[in-house]
Amino acid sequence: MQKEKIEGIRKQFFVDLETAGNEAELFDLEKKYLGRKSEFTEIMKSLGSLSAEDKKVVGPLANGARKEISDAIEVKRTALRNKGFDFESEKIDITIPGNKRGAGHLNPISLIVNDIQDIFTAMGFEVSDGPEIETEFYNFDALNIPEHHPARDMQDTFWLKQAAKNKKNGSEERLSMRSQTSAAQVKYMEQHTPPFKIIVPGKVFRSEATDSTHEHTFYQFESLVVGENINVGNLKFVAQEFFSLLFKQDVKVRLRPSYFPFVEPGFEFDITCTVCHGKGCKACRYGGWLELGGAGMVNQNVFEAAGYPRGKYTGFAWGFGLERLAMMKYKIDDVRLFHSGDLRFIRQF
Ligand code: FA5
Repeated sequence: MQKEKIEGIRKQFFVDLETAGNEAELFDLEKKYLGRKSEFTEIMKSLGSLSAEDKKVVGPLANGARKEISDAIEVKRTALRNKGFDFESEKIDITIPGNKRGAGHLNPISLIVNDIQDIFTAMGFEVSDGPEIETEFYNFDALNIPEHHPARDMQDTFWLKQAAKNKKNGSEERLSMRSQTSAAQVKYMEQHTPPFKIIVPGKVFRSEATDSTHEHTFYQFESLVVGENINVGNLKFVAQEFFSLLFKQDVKVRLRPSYFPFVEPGFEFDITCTVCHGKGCKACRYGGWLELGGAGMVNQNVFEAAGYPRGKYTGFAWGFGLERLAMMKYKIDDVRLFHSGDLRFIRQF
């Protein structure tokens, strides 16, 4: 009796299965045939009341049919799912190389600042900075450049309309875009006691006509080393070490006498041409040397402006043009390219 019933359910199930056209209908079918209130569940429950002999026949039969129904539902479910899926158009070829995401490029000035900072911090220098808008005091007065002295015009300064109050005597003070990173010297010294060694990379501004070697906005990097026994030999050694590491070749340094009010003695600073190694070529105009910037021993008047006792310390300082360094390192022939915003230029680095 139970045997026929099971067979009847099984047959009916396969008829119903044919008509299930989507997953929701299949779910209903599953509930109807295998759910808690299904005839099957009833049969399973009634197994206990059967004789041992009937149990042996009906039990496996019911379990077999139940498994058959459950498997058929799973097969149909997979078939229904796949029916709505276009394998051809959804096929992914995982061997195709991925789309390359364009990464930004660092301006060669940033690259060279990073190199410089690495080299100097490895030599125990601190990296410092200062504001780009600076008072007349730090950019000129404190650097031993007297009022009305022509040296104030040496660097054609962008003066601002606004003024600031001098923090020492309260008088009105002119403000300018700093024309040299040397402006950071006295500011740092006011807050630090020697010995110290710093570099100050930063942007400076000059009201200049531009050409292939002159910009109105460019970068300098200042170095200031102060202690009780610093001499020109130290200046030359540190500079030579630095340039040899930066250009990855043996670089020689030459100091020529020059004048900057904030150093005494003052020098014009040259290095052997990194292209021809001093033999003479187009890059160095066949002289074998490249002019990089100014340098010298800190003038005692500058120490005095910073509040240091006169004669107690000695120190050296230099200020080099960063664009000029980058031009040599990366063989760039026009300084105006750095800030041109031309992506064709930037993408090469
Ligand atoms: C100075 O600015 C001094 N402050 C340097 C100094 C520091 C001397 C410490 C002594 C002690 P100068 O004006 O020469 O010096 O500028 C230094 C370097 O900046 C130049 O050699 C050059 O490499 C770079 N430079 C100057 N003007 C321009 C410009 N218009 N465009 C690009 N680079 C420039």
